[in-house]
Amino acid sequence: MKTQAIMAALEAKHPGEREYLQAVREVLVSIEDVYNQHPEFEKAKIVERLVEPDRIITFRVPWTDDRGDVQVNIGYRVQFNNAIGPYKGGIRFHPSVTLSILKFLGFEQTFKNALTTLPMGGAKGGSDFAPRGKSDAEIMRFCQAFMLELWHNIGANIDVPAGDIGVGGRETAYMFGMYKKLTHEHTGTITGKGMEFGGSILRPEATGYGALYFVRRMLEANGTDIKGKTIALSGFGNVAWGAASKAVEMGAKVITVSGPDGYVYDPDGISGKKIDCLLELRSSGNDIVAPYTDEFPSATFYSGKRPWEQKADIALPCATQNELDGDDARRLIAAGTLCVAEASNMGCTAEAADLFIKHKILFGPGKAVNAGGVATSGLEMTQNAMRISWTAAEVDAKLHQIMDAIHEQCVTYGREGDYVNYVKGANIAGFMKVAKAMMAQGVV
Ligand code: 2IT
Repeated sequence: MKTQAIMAALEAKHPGEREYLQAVREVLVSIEDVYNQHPEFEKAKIVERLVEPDRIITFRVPWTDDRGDVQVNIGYRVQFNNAIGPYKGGIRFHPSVTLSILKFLGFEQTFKNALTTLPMGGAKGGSDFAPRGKSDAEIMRFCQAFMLELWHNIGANIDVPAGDIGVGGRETAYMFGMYKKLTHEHTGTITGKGMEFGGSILRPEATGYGALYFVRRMLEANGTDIKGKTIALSGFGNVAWGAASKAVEMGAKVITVSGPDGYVYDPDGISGKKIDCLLELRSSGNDIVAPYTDEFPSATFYSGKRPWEQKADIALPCATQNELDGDDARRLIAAGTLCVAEASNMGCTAEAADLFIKHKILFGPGKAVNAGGVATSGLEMTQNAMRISWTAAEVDAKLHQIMDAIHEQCVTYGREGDYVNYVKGANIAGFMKVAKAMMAQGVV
């Protein structure tokens, strides 16, 4: 494989798709050596086929706001690869959504889902719709309008969407309601459903919990324990909430959270009712974290700043892509940070990730660290298909098993002397599974 030549061709074909090209480059660089040991992959053009989505569905989403004005957004579903199972991946509602972002997410999802050990292909969808400040009725009308176009492209054995940024339990339920009305069937076509209508217990917590199970394994493999460690965490959404709750339960101290407005530093630690306060701030719909300091004066708010300027043992990006850059990485390395784990997808820029690896900092990439979310979606699909529901203990035991298995795969493929390159490990392990399935199925 000639990575540079493939990248040059992709850049010419998809100019300006920055995030997509970034995600592809990272994987190709990681797998190059292994790929070249398999001439049959090259002959079957596995990489050339794998970097292009199977298909992209784009549609217009017209809806009416509370004033009676008509609004128009764009909707997408990128069905990336279904070699190992039905397309599976979340839906993101955020004004920053572009095709490049959804293609990067769908590409990552393909490898992430392969790592979970469950039979799920990769997909992602979303819209440039901005949920901030919208009424509940507007959210409902938008979700219904979105599903009115999407429904005939998805299905329990075809493509199973879920939530992502801007899409939580409420939005998922509205989309499911419209899907059910249009198809006259009640199947597990969407995951992250409410517990009363087929949702899996622990799905809301799963991404954050899984991330902490993974971080604990990384530390243990390095001869240290998570107990007593300080954690700088970004975001204050679903993932940050799950991660903070589990971190506190494990005896770590969470000292920051952040929003689009800046970050909060709380030297006393963010736990208990402070975590509940984040949930209340979230449900206010304002999407700002600053009011935390009104409730808890021990904390300081830093406007327009990111939490990576605080000294912490562990850094956990839990917000969005490229939220930690090279300068942040240099600061964290200088401050003696032990471990950085992406609970968000591609939370670190390529420069930051390379710096962590070069300095032998434990660095967990998103497709391994945050895979507990989609893995629990996979467990929801299983429960729906079997028409049963497992207890919290059963789901948690399976989540533990899956995160351990992902860690194991990273170590197997990523060991470099006394250091584990988790980026390389996750990319090779995910790639090998998908590539073997594609080889077996012929040129399709
Ligand atoms: O990025 C992700 O893995 C998700 N947003 C969850 C996807 C899913 O299908 O549960």
